Amino acid sequence: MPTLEAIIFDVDGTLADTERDGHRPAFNTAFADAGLDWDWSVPLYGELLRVTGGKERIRAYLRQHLPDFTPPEGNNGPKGSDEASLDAFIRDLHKRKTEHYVAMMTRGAIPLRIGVLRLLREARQAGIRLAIATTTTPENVTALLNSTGVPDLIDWFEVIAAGDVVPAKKPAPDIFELALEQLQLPARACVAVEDSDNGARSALAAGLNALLITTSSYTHHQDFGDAALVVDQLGEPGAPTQILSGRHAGVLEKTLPSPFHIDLASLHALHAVACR
Ligand code: XBP
Ligand code: MG
Repeated sequence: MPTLEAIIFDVDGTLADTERDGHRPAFNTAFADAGLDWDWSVPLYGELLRVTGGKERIRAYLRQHLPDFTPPEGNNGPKGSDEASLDAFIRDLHKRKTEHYVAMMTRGAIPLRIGVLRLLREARQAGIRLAIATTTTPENVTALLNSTGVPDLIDWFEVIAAGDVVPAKKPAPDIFELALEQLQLPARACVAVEDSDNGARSALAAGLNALLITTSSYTHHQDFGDAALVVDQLGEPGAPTQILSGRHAGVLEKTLPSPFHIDLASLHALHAVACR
């Protein structure tokens, strides 16, 4: 049986519940800066999350909601191609959105989710390697981790695979495959932690069968396919984890103590049952 050597974490929704009150308002402020009257409400943003990646999400929004949109005159896209001018417009808008998001995180707008720091500490102490596989922009990951006040938290992660470094974003497997390649580990030596169906499809397609889902505010109703275990949160002593579903939920429910929270022992149990 392979041993557990690394944990690969998603960021948005998994390390912190950033979409509704972090990314969404950052997009809206960037729209206002650009003189656009677009307003991504909480329910609309839930629908737009079907498409991962901020630039890709803006493009999908235009296609679905404003198919006749053309970038305002004077926008700095190369002349002579509508497609190139739209690309440049989206890139600029998204750059502004990233600036707003980083500023919000730097102010400490969104905390890490319950149990995240505890589990990272436990893993580090036990010599389990840590990695990130995320669709978001690298600056956003840095800002979130730096906002926690835990010195050098970012350096706890040996690998940070983020954003546009791969050809296809989640649900494609590329970003998890890149993290595995950089860790120089096979998928069966790792546990992946995700919060969304797109993330689950990505991790599973990369061969990460030991997949734990911690559902988040936008994802609790989603279908996580063959994820090994689906829970509401990592939890803490005194804030127990609820098992919701999962391919190995039945076995794990019998194995794990009750009440329980996700600690290293539960990740070893999950890994053993999913990778046997
Ligand atoms: C996160 C995303 C990202 C963020 C926005 O998905 O899809 O696009 O919503 O970040 P996951 P950017 O948690 O599956 O990685 O605007 O920087 O893309
Ligand atoms: Mg996520």
